[in-house]
This record gives sequence, structure tokens and C-alpha cells, in this order.
Amino acid sequence: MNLLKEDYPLSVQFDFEKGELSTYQKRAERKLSDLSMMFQAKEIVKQAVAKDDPVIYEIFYYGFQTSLSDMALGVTRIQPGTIGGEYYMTKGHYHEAHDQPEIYFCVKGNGYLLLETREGEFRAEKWTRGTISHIPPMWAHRVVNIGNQPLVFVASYHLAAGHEYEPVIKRGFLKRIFEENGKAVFTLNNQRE
Ligand code: S6P
Ligand code: ZN
Repeated sequence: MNLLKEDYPLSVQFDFEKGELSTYQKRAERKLSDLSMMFQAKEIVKQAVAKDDPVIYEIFYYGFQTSLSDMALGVTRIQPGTIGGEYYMTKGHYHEAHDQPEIYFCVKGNGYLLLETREGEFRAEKWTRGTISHIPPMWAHRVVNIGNQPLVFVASYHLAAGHEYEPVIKRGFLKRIFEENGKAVFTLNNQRE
């Protein structure tokens, strides 16, 4: 095989202190305004967006593309906090490609990985530092930070997976997680179509 420059091994560094990749190709920020449809308390969200539109999470990306393969790393750092009592979380998505799984590795913080199929199967995986979860194909996935520090996780996936957000924007997940007297409480999402 004739190796091209991109076909050689490559390593990147994760900074445990900061909870981010030291080397990344792209960094993205998701503010409350990017997530306004996701939270239950739409009126409170509107006010908070008008006031200071806080950053809910950031993602640091690194893509490894060789002549035969593509893999990506995404490090997500979710800030602690609630809006209308509901914990900060990622938007959540399905993969466009129906045969694409993903690995999530929680490296900092506490929370839940919520998973759901289009047929309505639902799972909530409890996360503490060190939990590694396999997300099978066809399961939507969202991470919720229920702690009082940032929750950081590393995602490993194929770029070919693609992201589909529409169904989650429309339906949300079966359950939401609220803070009640310092505890995480699951409630049924009553805004489903
Ligand atoms: C990509 C992977 C993650 C998320 C990131 C943000 O397949 O699952 O890198 O993109 O955690 O979540 P979301 O739902 O806004 O894409
Ligand atoms: Zn994904």
C-alpha cells in the first residue's frame, strides 16, 4: 500500500484540567438561543435569551481522515445549570446513517445519557466520571448535566454518521430531568406531539 501523508498514525492530547482537547480543528458553542426548542419552560427561555443568552455547551472537534477511513473525536463540555428547573443538556440527535453507532466516555462530572428509538424505546444511563457508553445505531442520544461542575465527555464516531436533529426538535425525548431540592427528578415530557 502506498501511504499518503494522512495515512500515518496521529495522536492528540486531552487536557483533563480544562476538560478540552489541546489540539482541535474546530470549536463550536451552543447557546441557549440554539436550544430554545429543547427546554420545557419556553417563556423563561425567551427571557434568559434576551437577558444574556448563556453558553450551555461547547464542542471541540478533531477528524482523522485517511485514504481508507474517517473517524472523529468530539469533546463536549456542558456547563452546570438549569433553566426553568430543567438541567442543561445537549440538543440530542439521531445519526443520519442507519448503521452508525458511537462511543461516549464521561471524563468529568455527573449526569445522564438519554437514549430513545423512533419506536419509543427509552433508556437513561447514569453517568459518573469514567462511565463509557455504547450508543447503538438508530438510538437518538442526549447528555444532561445534573452536577454542579462542568460535565465533559469524549465522543468517538465516524464522520459518515451525519446528524439528524429535526425529530428531536419536534418530539423531544420521552423524559426530562429537573432539579428538585438538589435532586435530579425525571418527569414525562408532556409536550410530545
Ligand atoms: C456526534 C456526537 C457529539 C455531539 C455533541 C453535541 O455524533 O454525538 O460530538 O455532536 O455532543 O451534541 P449535539 O446533540 O448538539 O450534536
Ligand atoms: Zn452522535
